[in-house]
Order: sequence, then structure tokens, then C-alpha cells
Amino acid sequence: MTPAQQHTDAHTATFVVVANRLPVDRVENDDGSVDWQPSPGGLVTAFEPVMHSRHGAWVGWHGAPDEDLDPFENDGLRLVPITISAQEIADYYEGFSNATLWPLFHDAIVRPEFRREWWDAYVTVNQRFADETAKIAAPHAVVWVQDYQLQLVPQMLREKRPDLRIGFFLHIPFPPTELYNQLPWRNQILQGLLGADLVGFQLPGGAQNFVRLVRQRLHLETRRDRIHHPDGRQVLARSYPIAIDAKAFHELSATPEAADRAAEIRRDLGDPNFIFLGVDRLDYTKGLLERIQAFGELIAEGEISPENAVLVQLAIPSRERVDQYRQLRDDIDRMVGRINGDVGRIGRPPIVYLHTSYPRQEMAALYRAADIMVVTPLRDGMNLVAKEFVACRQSDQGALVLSEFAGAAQELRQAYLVNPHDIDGLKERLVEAMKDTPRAKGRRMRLMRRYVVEHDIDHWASTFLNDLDEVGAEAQEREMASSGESPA
Ligand code: ADQ
Repeated sequence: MTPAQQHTDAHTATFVVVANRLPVDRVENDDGSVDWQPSPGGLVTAFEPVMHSRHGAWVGWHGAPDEDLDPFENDGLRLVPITISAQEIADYYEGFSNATLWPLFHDAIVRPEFRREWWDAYVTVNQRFADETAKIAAPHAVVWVQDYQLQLVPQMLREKRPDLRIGFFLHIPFPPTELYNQLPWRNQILQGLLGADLVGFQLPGGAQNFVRLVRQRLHLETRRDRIHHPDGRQVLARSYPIAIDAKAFHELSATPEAADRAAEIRRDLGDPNFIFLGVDRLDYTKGLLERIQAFGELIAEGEISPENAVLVQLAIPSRERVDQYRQLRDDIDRMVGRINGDVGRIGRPPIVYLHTSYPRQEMAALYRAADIMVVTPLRDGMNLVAKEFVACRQSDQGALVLSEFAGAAQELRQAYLVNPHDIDGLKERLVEAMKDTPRAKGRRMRLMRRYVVEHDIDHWASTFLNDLDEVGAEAQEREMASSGESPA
């Protein structure tokens, strides 16, 4: 790093987002030069307005192991890359984050593995994120730490920089106490989170689980959503259900190009009466096998005819070096192959399975083309796909079949709610969503469309940041009162 960079990078960012990944992906041009492109579906849309208006910086890993990169600017965003070694990726990311915390926080659908060397790497990498953030944050800056990979950062950062206003948001569910208590490092994670002034969760239940654990395990005094920290601070634990840029999605799906593409997709699928659609990261939490099984049984029993219905399932490849994910991919391949094979006719298969990632425009066209969106996670913090589908509707038609175990079910109450563990119940709901009258569907969709537009991503980010400012102002008042000064 040059001395000039050191000077500009030191203590100047008044707003900092800290996340495992930077919001960009590296692309190599034909001439060998390197460019950075915004990652698809990233969180950056939520932060863009504040990032620009508040001199923002983003701290995160750039995606390549063992590589030191200097901070750089991209598209007006200041990006601060964190170096992570290949061994740390295996232990901190694939290990502790994705084979310990991810399954534990998702109802232990898959058995979480507890390994001491993974924990050690988690501590080391969290400390590195905290150290780098401490170097660039301006005095009294607002720092917003994201997600389960970085739960120790708030406390580590506060130790170095008590002047900062620290927020934390957990994108996945916060588990019930009975499950959480399996974690050998349960107290350390709670203490890590308590370094924040405001700890945000997707749902009120998650916030309540956290407060209860803090009381039971750390014996701190709590009152509703407020925790009295022994260092004199008050920490707030509240829910902020995450949202999408509903207007942008709607506009993308409303273009003539999207209309043409949606019509083309329909034609290519053989003009069925019903297009069922599933869109997921390939993850065992998403209930893909349950959904495919239910659809397959309906086909086998003749409840759904492959002549007039098709299930299009997109699965974006994910965490392919973690064993359970490889296993799931094989299981899905086998199940889809069996169902399509059993239909035993020449022509179009009842399930079109695409194991790839698509650009946003294509996603918007698919959402527009779909008649019945099927979202069946066994547990999900929120699930943005459900909201994206609703935002892309051009009229009040179409149906959303949604798992009760997705955070989104607490907001999209008018969806066809379902328990995905109950395959018969799921089959009934799929048929109901298909056979309901346009009027009944319209009533449901109208309310959900209104909700998704009114509660968009700007609303989410500004509610969180306003609350964080408020906690900050309260803390300042308390400090002044205790030092005998009167507030300005
Ligand atoms: P995820 O588990 O990744 O997020 P989700 O909320 O559904 O789950 O977001 C997935 C995103 O990926 C969506 O924006 C979707 O459009 C996109 N996507 C999925 N398949 C795709 C494909 N084949 N091609 C292109 N894009 C695809 C975590 C939590 C969620 C929580 C979010 C945000 O697990 O519960 O909603 O964070 O907080």
C-alpha cells in the first residue's frame, strides 16, 4: 500500500458495511485485464443510497484465497478487501460458518459438526475483519456488520474502537435456546453480538430467542428488547424483516423485452396451462426434495397432467465443496431423473431442472411467465424469492405457495401456506393453487403486492439505521448525564 493510500484509507469512512463477501465479482477481460462487476442479487442495492451519501466503505473478502489486494474504488464504492487463506476458507467459511452455524441455526436439518480447529479459524478471521474495519472507520462512524460468518466482529471492534456506533444484522434464523445450547462456543457468540448497539433479526422470534439466551446464559438484566450490558451500555435486539427493491423488480419484469421473453419461455415449454416455478440456492434448507417429490407424486397419480403443467426448477450452485451440498445435488439429480423417466413418453418432461445462475432480466421474465411459485424451505430466515415473484406480477393473477417455515410467511399471510414436511398437505396446496378461481387468487395477490411495494429495501435499511442513530443518541445522553454535562 502506498503512503498516500494509507493516508486516504485511514479513519475516513463515516459509514462502513462489513460482510463476508465484497459486493463485486472479479471478471477477466479478453486482453487479460481485470474488472469488477456487482455480484448478482447482492445486498448492495440496500446500501447504495447510504453508501454514496455517507462516504461509505465496504469491508469483505474478494473471493480468491491467499491474495492480498489494496483497497480500491468501484462504481463509486470504496471496497476494502480482506485476505483469507485457502486453509481459512476451509475452516472458517466452509467449516464453522457453513457446516456448524448454518445447520445449527436452521433447525439442525443436517447434523451440525463441532470442530475446535474450525472455531479457532473463525476467531482469527473475525479478528482480521475487526482490525481492518477499525483502521478505516472515521471517529464515531456507523458500522453495520452482516450475518452469521461475522458474529464476533461487533465485540472485537468495540474493544478497539469504543467510539463507533455498531449495528449487526443476522440474515438467517436465530435458533431456539434448546438448539443453540448445543454450540460449544455459545457464550462467546452471544458476547460477540453484544458488542453491537443494535442487533437485528429477521423475525421477532429470533430477537426473543437471543434476549432469552443472554438472560439465561450471561445473567444480564433484560427488559423486553433491551439488554443492560455490564459496561453500562444498552443493547437493543429487534426484528427487521428484510425486503427487496420491489420497484426495480417490477420495472424489469414490465418491459416489452421481459414480456417477449416470458412468452417465449411459455412457448418453449409447450404452452402449458400451468407453469410451476421453483428458484433456490441449491441448499438442504430450501425443501427442494420435498417439492419435487410432491410434484412427482401428483404427476404419477394423474392429479396433474404433464400435458398441461410443468415444474421449472432453477437451482443456483452453492457451497459445492461442503459434503452435504454435493450429496443433495446427487439426490435431486436422481429424483428428477426418476420422475421424468417414469412418465415414459416422448415429448416434454414434466420437470425442467436447471442447475445454473441466471441474470436478473431472465429471472424477472421467468417470474412473469410463472403461474404458481413454489417456495418450500424447511427453514429460511426470510426468502427473497417469494417477494421477487410477487413484485414481478403484472396483474393480481398467479399464486404463491409458501412454507410456514420461511420468514416471509409472517408477512405474506395471503400466500397458500404449507408445511413442507407434510407431503400430502403440500400436494393438496399445489392442487388448490392450481384450481382456485381467478377471483380467489386475485384477492390474495392484491394484498401481497401492496405489502411488498410498501415494505421495500429502502424502508428496511432506513428503519434499521434510524434505530441505530436513536440508540446512539440515547447512549450519548447517558454518558453526558453520568459525567454531569447537559445534552447540547
Ligand atoms: P439465501 O439463502 O441465499 O439468503 P434468498 O432469500 O431466497 O436465499 O435469496 C436468494 C437470492 O438468489 C434471490 O435474490 C434470488 O433471486 C437469487 N437466485 C436464486 N436462484 C437463482 C438463480 N438460479 N439464478 C440467479 N439468481 C438466483 C439468505 C437467507 C434468506 C434471506 C436472505 C436475505 O438464507 O433467508 O432472505 O439471506 O437476508
